[in-house]
Amino acid sequence: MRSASISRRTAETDVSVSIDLDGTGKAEISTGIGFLDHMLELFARHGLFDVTIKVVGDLHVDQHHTTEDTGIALGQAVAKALGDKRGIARYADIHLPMDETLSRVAIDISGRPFLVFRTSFRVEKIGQFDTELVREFFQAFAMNSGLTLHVETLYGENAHHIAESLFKGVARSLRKAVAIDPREEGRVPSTKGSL
Ligand SMILES: [Mn+2]
Repeated sequence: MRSASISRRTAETDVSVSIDLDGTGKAEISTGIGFLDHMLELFARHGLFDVTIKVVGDLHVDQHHTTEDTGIALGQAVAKALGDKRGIARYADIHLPMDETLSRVAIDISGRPFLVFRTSFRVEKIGQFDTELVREFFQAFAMNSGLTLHVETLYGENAHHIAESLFKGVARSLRKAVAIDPREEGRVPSTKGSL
């Protein structure tokens, strides 16, 4: 069973996350931030992950802690669900178009967390959501999942499309990277023998 649950409570947020990497895309998401819920539902659906996320955060301050801590807990859950990473494809990439926007995502499930984020937004808000938090989310997610994660928007205009192309791109490439490759015969896909 490649699934895991994480509970993480601080003075700022109370986060519960469960993920099943071999799911069907079912999502039960409640972060208190509508746009973030929309992005995480897409993540589950396009990753074919079953994801439950419940967050009670200090939204009276702003959305930063809630967004970042959701990324931390989701990253920790992915790392825990992957376990020793036996048999996985490990690398994956995708070009993800959404109308006028094209984003590229490349992933290495390396155990060496790194984020390259080459995307900018022309507006500060998508609905109530602060666009600068897209980067904060992926930074927290990459650091805590142990992914080397490169995301880049090659071109695009609309901030909603740009954000959505990144979340869908990460989901679609993560789905391919965590997939079991039968030719690996259960081995860890590294000459070092561990990831
Ligand atoms: Mn949308």
